[in-house]
Amino acid sequence: MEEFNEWISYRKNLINKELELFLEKKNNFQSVIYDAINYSVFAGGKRIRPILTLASYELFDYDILIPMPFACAVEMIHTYSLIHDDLPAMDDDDFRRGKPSCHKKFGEDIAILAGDALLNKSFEIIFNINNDINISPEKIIEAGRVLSYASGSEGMVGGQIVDLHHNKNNLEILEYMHLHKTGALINASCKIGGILGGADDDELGHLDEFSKNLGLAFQVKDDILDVEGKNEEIGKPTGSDVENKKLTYVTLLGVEKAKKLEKELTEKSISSLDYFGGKGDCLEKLAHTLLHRKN
Ligand code: GRG
Repeated sequence: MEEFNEWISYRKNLINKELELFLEKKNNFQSVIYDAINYSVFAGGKRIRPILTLASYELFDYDILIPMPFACAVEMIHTYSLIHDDLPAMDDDDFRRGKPSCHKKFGEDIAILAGDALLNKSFEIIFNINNDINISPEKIIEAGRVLSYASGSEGMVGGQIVDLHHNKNNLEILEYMHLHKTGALINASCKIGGILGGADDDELGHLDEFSKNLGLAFQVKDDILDVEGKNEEIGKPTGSDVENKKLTYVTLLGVEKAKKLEKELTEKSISSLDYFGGKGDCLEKLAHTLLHRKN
């Protein structure tokens, strides 16, 4: 386990260093946008999605600097979604990652623009991938297509709309919402790693299955943490789902059934890795780490 924690830390540190380079502050008239972006990106996220991109790539090749720009792009889109999700017009959350949310610190106008800027930056760094990195333009385009689709109206944004504007009163719509809102980006994180690594259709199919179930398990865990987690570990007040009468896996099924579901989904996701033999070990350990996470 200690060894795997080091495996994670190594990748997390590399991702953070690359993010710092991509998001370097500029001393110009709009410098506040860099302050806001850096504030939110470096507020202590777990970097699950970019680590999934690297780990999925590592099923096929060892050089994790190759998928790194995409891994950072995924984290930028994730952070943008959290900044916008916290806005008063959406979830209206005052805290994120243990600190005042972006709009609380910088105001709503700057928070909206920081999210917009992160989304644009993510695609800028993909278009800037140059000859130093040995990936074919076809793979870059395909991975970029997957990322933009997953972030948009048929993916994360679509899921957010269902969250805001539908009465989610049964498992079917709850699952639809989460497969899109949280699941689409987790799914894309893995598929992008596979595409850049040269996965064939069967391999991509197994990564797709793995990450869809993992994304749902991740969300069920998030709902469980809202009732069982500790404020100081989660970085924002717990119990908000019940307080806001939000429909979650826990409010719909109860804690025990939600835990059972999370375990089943994790096991299902791991079974898709059998196809990769021993090469799937790190993804399997990541899935277990997510199952037992405390934040
Ligand atoms: C605003 C377009 C738009 C979309 C928002 C993903 C999302 C869509 C909102 C987040 C709402 C939320 C808190 C969902 C629960 C699951 C989740 C995505 C948790 C946050 O992800 P972590 O745990 O966060 O990976 P860190 O801070 O570790 O990066």
